[in-house]
Amino acid sequence: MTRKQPQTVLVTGATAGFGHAIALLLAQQGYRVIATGRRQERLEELAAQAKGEILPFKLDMTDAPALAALPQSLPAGWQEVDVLVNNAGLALGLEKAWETNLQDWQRMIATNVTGMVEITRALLPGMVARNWGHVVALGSTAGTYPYPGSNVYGASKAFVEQFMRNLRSDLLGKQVRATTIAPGLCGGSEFSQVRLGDATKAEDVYKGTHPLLPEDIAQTVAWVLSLPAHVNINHVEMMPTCQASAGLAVDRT
Ligand code: NDP
Ligand code: 8X3
Repeated sequence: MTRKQPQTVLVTGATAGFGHAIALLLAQQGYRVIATGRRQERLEELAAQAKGEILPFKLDMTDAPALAALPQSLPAGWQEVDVLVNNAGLALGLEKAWETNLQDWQRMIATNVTGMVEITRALLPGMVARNWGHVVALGSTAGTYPYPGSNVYGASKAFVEQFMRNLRSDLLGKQVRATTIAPGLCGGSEFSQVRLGDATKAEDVYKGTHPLLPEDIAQTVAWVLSLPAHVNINHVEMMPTCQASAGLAVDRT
């Protein structure tokens, strides 16, 4: 099976953080990139800054009709999406489950789970029909290791993980790959600012650490895409060297 060149990649959440870095790197490597997110001006800036071809395409991951309209709603020449990078997502709050805001839970599920599933369902048939494609999703170490306040965020990432493993099962025998990348502590994005709603608290998350950076995630995405077509990386878990899993918690009161 030979690779179609250049490949068209749709990256969700390309206005900041990982998605921004992924779009820039893949465009530089010669992919044609459809960069999506809600902040149109950021998408335009990204396209202007890119050393390669980036199409800004405004898309809200909670807008079910807009997701269902893909890929036909893309401009002519961009509708055959070879690679979908399911990156858009968010965590909201760190409160205990009984104190959390139910709307925050609903928003995380709508974006990280429902939106991710809907866009995959919209773009997968084309990949299968062409017998060529790759779906890459951003999971998280939070999908494997529980921690206080992770409640629905971690659960949404566990969903991503198992959904992707199940996709691979469905795709057996097709030349369509499925990969989850599950990072741990990563700075240089808007993640903690969005989660905590406070710039100082967000900075404190990374104080004294040397976290992963969005460029590290982008390189990992580029790597899984670059491997020979018969190689499917199922799952990549990555942490900075300043992070490891902690022991189980014990209450000694
Ligand atoms: P950022 O907050 O920097 O970026 C999140 C992106 O998601 C933005 O581009 C934002 O775009 C987009 N997004 C959020 N909600 C929506 C929506 N409703 N519709 C469309 N786009 C949306 O976060 P990161 O780059 O750090 O995170 C990217 C992914 O990686 C997420 O899925 C996150 O859970 C995961 N992750 C992050 C880690 C970290 O420590 N940073 C570690 C492990 C995983 P816009 O607001 O313009 O719509
Ligand atoms: C982001 C990593 O540890 O903040 O998914 O949940 S963590």
